[in-house]
Amino acid sequence: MSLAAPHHHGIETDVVNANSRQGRAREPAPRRDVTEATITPDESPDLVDDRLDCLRSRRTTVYNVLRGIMDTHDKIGRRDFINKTLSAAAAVTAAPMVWSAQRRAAATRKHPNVIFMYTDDQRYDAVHAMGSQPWLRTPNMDRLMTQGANFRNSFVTTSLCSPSRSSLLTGCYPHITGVVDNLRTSNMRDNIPVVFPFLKKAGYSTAYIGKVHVPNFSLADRGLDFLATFPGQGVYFDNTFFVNGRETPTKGYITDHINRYMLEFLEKRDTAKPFVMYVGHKAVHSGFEPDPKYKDLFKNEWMPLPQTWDDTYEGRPSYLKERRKSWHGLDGCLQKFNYSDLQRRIAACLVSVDDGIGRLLALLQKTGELDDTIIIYSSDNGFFSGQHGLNDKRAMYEDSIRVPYLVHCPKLIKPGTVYDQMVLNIDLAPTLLDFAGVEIPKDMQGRSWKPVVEGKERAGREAWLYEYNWEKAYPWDPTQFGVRTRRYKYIRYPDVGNTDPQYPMKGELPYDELYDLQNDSLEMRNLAQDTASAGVLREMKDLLKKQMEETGYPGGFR
Ligand SMILES: [Ca+2]
Repeated sequence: MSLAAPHHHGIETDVVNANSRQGRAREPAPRRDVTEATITPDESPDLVDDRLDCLRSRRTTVYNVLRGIMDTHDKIGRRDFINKTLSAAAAVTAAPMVWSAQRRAAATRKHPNVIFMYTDDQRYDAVHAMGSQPWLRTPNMDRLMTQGANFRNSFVTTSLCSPSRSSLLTGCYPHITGVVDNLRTSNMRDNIPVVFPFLKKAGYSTAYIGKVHVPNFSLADRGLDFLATFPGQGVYFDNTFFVNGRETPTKGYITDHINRYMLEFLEKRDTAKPFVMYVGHKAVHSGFEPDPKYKDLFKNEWMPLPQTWDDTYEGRPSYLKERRKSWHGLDGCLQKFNYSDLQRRIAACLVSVDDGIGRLLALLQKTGELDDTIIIYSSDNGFFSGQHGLNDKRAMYEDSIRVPYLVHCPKLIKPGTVYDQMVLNIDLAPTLLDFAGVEIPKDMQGRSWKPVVEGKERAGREAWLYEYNWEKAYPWDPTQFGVRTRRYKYIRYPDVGNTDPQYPMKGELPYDELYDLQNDSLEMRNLAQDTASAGVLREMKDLLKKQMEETGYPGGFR
């Protein structure tokens, strides 16, 4: 049997339709045992931070938010305040002239502006216009999609925050960047090509705003003209930013501040140059704390349970049953609060992100730059929201590895375009360099999708490597690597010789999973033991070995 999918478009449509069918069933979901409407803390220092953040936020009211904004203004100082007021007044008076100058500059500019905005842990289908979660209110994400393009086969090569983020900055696989997990012992290697210095050298004005979350890694002195960030996870309320290295406490909701810094950069930048701006949101990471003003927005919504909620894992690796009982599974975590309540929190967090996109689009429209600014919207990894009885990400199943990927640029892309080519998180950095006219360094492992949107590349990549490394803080998912083609997915759980008592699937390793995504888009039938699929299994195993060799995976196939 050939590995090439004769009609690969159909596979992806199946995934979307399966979820859409669920989405249309709007009757109340069966209620689970609800003992408390809270999330229990995790052992991870990051999540304990989030927990503290949650407790603090419950006491936060709209009054506090307003008070916080006033306090911030107080701190600016009187002279600063007068200067800012005067320059704001001057800007208003001079605005039409400045904007027309920007329009002229944009029209004559050779290379486009680029904004890459990404959330944390947003599911690939968590955009209203995708249709599977009709309760979502994301009019501006919808606008990016319906007036731009939807790369509906977009994936991460590791479904975990820090490794994926290291790839988004460098175009390299985690086993090359060195950021193989979220732990503070996981360090970015020194010689890895971070994208910003290349863009700065090419004449771009460069900015990074918001969450980075790559352990022991700083973006200072990495070719950025403007950097407003914070260490680690940050907190949803009263977050302390570091603005160009200067400690800057804020009051109120983090997403609002990220949105504010984003607009500030655009207003103050050198308009003679094109710009590139990364915007990393803390939302919608666990804690799932919305702005109080949106807290009750979805209180009357009841969300249907996912189709694979009661997966029994027949013919599947044994770690899944254990994971289901853990903090990253429904029986260990989600049953502690109402399923719909979790979805309401996620939906409300997304509203604040969407507000920022709305303001961004309005500003670019006003300056005349909307048509030739490429806006890319994505997430650092996917998310199980009850699918397969799981919570969180990490595993190589579709819910975990797929991310949203919307691209808006009227000059380049027709409204409502849908791309089926598989794109990866490692493709971002080379794509940005390609648009900037910079030669892509050989050590960047992703490939530019510029030829895709220019209509020069129809097929896209045939296959790609996935990797996940066991993390002691969350011991339920074993180390795994795999390969995904348009039609098939092969997952390998190797024997890595880990003797830790908490390492899963002891005595069973190595273990294989094989899925035919064309006929089983929900990944419920493992074909690895199916004699009729032996040929495909062999081909996929060879493909994985080849991918590991080509990408320099240490130790290779096991
Ligand atoms: Ca994440």
